[in-house]
Amino acid sequence: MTAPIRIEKTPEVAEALSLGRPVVALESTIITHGMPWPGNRDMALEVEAAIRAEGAVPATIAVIEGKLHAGLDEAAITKLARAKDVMKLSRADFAYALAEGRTGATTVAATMMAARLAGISVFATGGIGGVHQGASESFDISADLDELARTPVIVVSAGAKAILDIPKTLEALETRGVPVVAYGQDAMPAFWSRDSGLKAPLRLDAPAAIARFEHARRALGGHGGMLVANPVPEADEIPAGVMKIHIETALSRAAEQRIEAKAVTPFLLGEILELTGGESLRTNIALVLNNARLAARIAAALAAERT
Ligand code: PSU
Ligand code: MN
Repeated sequence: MTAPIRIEKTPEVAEALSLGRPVVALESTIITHGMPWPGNRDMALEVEAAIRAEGAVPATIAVIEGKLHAGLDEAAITKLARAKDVMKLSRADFAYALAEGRTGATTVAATMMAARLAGISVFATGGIGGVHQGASESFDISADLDELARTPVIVVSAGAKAILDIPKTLEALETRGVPVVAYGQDAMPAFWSRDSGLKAPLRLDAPAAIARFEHARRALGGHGGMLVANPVPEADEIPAGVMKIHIETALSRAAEQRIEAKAVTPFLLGEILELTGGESLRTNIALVLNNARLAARIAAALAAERT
């Protein structure tokens, strides 16, 4: 018999989980592959602080030298943020990093897997992976979508980035039975922008309402994840029209340079950072913070109903 995986938890994460207090999982690919040093480290620490300020406990997920961690201290986050050659782990290669003693950052898919194993039901990120533009040729559809279908974790995001094909991403989520809930508005947000021009399938306006919905899903049984799409604060948004031009440039550079597979999302994010002169990074950090706060409130609402 294979023993279940051992998860290295920080004392605050272990304590919160054992007492049923609110915990929010955080991914690490956004740190290693989503933002440059040192802004990535600052973002990761600020996000943890924002979760603690809401009375919840942050649990950043990563594989470090073959060990799965739920919760990283400041030194570990700093080390990961400046490390090179960190694997980008999704469902397909999560176990490979464990077996080979490698260090890897978890994507949305792998973070959901780890959160479920650790008993954490809420996870905050920036944007999920989805159906890429040109997917009918490239077949590039993120494993995040299948993970949302199968793993019962609430993922709080700012929607999907406009580097993706958002209408097809929504179709794929609907096919997989994943509820997509816009928070506080009818429109589906588009990461850097509050409005993708599409209506979100569902809308809820309060953390307690999301907790009620989650309980109803659990009661029905056989549920997977839920995607909460939380619009970036107005003061931090970059209008969709401005982003459109940069996205087109980034996509054509990716095609010219034949960027493929796992490299696509990090490449596009890097190009957009350069094209916006760093403004996209400021917006990215603001929306992750906004998502972390909402995730902490949802985790608190779920914890309150349990007792
Ligand atoms: N969106 C972001 N920043 C990121 C990612 C998405 O704003 O860093 C990362 C997430 O970890 C997501 C992954 O799970 O990219 C999706 O990669 P792919 O498209 O290769 O599945
Ligand atoms: Mn992909």
